[in-house]
Amino acid sequence: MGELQVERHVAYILTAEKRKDDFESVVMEHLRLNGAYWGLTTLDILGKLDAVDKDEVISWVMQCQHESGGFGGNIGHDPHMLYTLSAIQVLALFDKLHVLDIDKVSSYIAGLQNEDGSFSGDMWGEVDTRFSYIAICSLALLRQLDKIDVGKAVKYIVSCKNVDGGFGCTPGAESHAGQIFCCVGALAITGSLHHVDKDLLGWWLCERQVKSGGLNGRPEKLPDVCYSWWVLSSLIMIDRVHWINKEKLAKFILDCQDKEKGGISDRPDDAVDVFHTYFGVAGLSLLEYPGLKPIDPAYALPVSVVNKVILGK
Ligand code: GRG
Ligand code: ZN
Repeated sequence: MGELQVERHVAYILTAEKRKDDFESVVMEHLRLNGAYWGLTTLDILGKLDAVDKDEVISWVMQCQHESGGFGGNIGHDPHMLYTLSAIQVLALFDKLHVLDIDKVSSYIAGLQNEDGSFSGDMWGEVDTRFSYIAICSLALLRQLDKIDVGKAVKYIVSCKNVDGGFGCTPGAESHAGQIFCCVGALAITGSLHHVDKDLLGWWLCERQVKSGGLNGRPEKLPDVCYSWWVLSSLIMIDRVHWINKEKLAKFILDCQDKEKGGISDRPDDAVDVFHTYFGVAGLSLLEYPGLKPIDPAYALPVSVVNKVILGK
């Protein structure tokens, strides 16, 4: 299977950050702030965050902020909850949260909570448990959870729980590993994991491992490196990670590396991208692969960053 190609992945991310005119960058232009979070977090887990120009990144992040307090995916773009979380996460990585007007940003997020406790992603109103996670994670990092009705937020998430123990994007929607990460993560951050049937959900999650060792996101689907994050982080949060074969999963991730140019793809021999490079490296970090910084399964940031921001250590 070979080892993790640390230097090549670092070089791949650094060039992907700079390339502004190739195909991937053009396609990704509207979600650059989100891409920056994935790339920079990966560099930090690999111990190479100091390879980027911190002041340049922070100045660009702050230019993505809208007068409402929310952030857009790039300069001049409309604000959305997702990019607001990415901005907070990037600033947290650099220990620069103090440059934010905390009250303004947290009011933007709190203003997107609906009467039933759910959250909309932006002013256009789409509701999804992804946005519940994003709001709760963002406000916890800003230490502003008291700006929302946490009880109602938890109640809404619990209303999205299914008979298989999993969670969907809205009440009654099918369980999906990505939504499970969001719901379990939000419940973990708010100290509400007692609402999860850990054995039932753990069973559903460990059944996501297929013959090759990779994980899929739903029954009968193909394995994909991104589920090494969505599924594995959820299993860790509910203390059931020993229910999968960790060695086989590590081998699947390592088999998805581009060993020459760097980067990790969704499946062996597919094209690499920054997102799956993050999911692969973060997955290996959750598997305690040697030499990687540990990542927090709920906040999706290095444990050292979470300790500093949340615990002040
Ligand atoms: C900070 C980690 C972090 C997340 C921010 C955006 C977000 C919050 C969470 C997204 C959660 C989610 C729904 C992930 C799933 C993404 C995905 C691979 C969707 C594709 O689903 P399918 O079932 O695809 O159509 P496959 O290929 O698995 O069949
Ligand atoms: Zn994927």
